[in-house]
Amino acid sequence: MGTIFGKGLYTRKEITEYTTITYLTRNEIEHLLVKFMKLASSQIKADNQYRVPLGVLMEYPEFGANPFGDRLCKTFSSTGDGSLDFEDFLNCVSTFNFKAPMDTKIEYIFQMYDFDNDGEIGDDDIKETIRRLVGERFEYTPVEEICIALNKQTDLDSAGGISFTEFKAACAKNLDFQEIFKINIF
Ligand SMILES: [Ca+2]
Ligand SMILES: [Ca+2]
Repeated sequence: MGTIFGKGLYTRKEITEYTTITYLTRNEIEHLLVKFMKLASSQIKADNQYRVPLGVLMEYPEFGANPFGDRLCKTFSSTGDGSLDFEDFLNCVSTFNFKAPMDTKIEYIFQMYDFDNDGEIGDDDIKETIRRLVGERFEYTPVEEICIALNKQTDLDSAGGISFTEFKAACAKNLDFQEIFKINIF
């Protein structure tokens, strides 16, 4: 009973629950379920907690064409391997929804750019970010200079890396920063 909502995969009650734990409306959730069902093909019909593997997610332009698509998946993957179930997927889209608080966005964005997961954005993380943004032009970009400039602005304790507190402070006072780290998905 009650499975007319959520394409028969989720009950009306479950969809209502998702509206309370995300920044998404019922309509948006239903729309996203249709999208997710395309990613999960027929498997999700047998198991509504089916996890779409990272490799499959990256075949879709929303992730594959994003220079940080794989990081996005890994950051929101509740198992940490880059695979997403529908709840992970909703959490990902919800976080970048205009209604989500900036603090929440910044928290996830920080994790995305901390490629080596050591809790700090260091020179190697900045280099990787620039490499992904400029691609083949990487060699011609004065990477070292960009690292030094970025660190000078954001490394408040002069200890080298950019901590989450420093990253947050930089985002708060610099609107361009927010523009750079803006991510549009779905
Ligand atoms: Ca790091
Ligand atoms: Ca620091």
